[in-house]
Amino acid sequence: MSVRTDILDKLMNAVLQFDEKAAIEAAEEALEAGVDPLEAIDKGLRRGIAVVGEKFEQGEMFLPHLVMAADVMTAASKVLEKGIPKEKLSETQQGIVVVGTVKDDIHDIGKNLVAGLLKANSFQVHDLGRDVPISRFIESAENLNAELIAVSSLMTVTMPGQRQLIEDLKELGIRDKFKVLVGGGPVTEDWAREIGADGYAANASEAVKVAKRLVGRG
Ligand code: B12
Repeated sequence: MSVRTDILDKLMNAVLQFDEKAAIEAAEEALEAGVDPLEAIDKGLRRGIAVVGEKFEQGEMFLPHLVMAADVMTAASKVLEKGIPKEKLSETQQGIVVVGTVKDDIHDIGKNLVAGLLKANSFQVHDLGRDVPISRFIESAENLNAELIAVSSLMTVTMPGQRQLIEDLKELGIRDKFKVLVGGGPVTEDWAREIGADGYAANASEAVKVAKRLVGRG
């Protein structure tokens, strides 16, 4: 087994075993071994938390397990994020982005990764947090003169909030002022098209690419 796959497995297993210490150690090992931090998050930690999610769905794990797995993922992600190279701000200033997780949805690990990576790529990020009312997305985007609104949703029951945002923008006659980027576990390209979003991305690095394209600097 290669060093890389060994480390990715260690990250996955640390999440599955709710072992924060092991996850941080594996994250540090990943950085030392030169493993791409985003790959370590996606193919290591996220793979682990996906299994926890499946076991939860099948009734083999319960809410406290989700909480513990989320804590481990967050702690190890923080270590790995330090290894993400930052673009030089002055050279490539990107647009202003308002980011948040839709109302009634408290999942924010993925949203935080997207926000962090946009920041690392010189976007001016205003993170509204999680469980964000539609009106706050709109007010903030208007007040900050944002170019992009990036909305995360991790549950099928909260996905309609993304549609609502777009409908409200239309109703207010300001749909054309902002680009809307959607993402999160159950969100798909088809859903994005159906609700009339401007972009969709399946992970944080794709989100940066799409965001750059949407603000015309890709
Ligand atoms: C961790 C977790 C929790 C934690 C969240 C902690 C936190 N601070 O976020 C806690 C324990 C709080 C939690 C609670 C609940 N959870 Co939960 N949770 C999860 C779990 C296991 C992992 C989610 C996660 O963080 N993944 C890792 C990140 C990195 O991945 P990601 O979020 O998908 O993000 C990536 C991409 O999607 C994308 N992305 C994300 N956001 C955005 C935004 C934009 C704009 C773009 C472009 C891209 C993008 O980039 C990210 C990085 O690559 C999932 C299972 C799963 N497979 O998703 C269930 C899951 C989402 N939860 C679920 C449920 C049901 C709940 C609860 C209702 C449980 C309960 N009975 O109380 C509550 C929700 C309460 C609420 N009102 O929100 C269900 C949802 C089912 C559904 N399809 O609707 C899931 C799918 C589990 C399951 N299989 O049943 N949960």
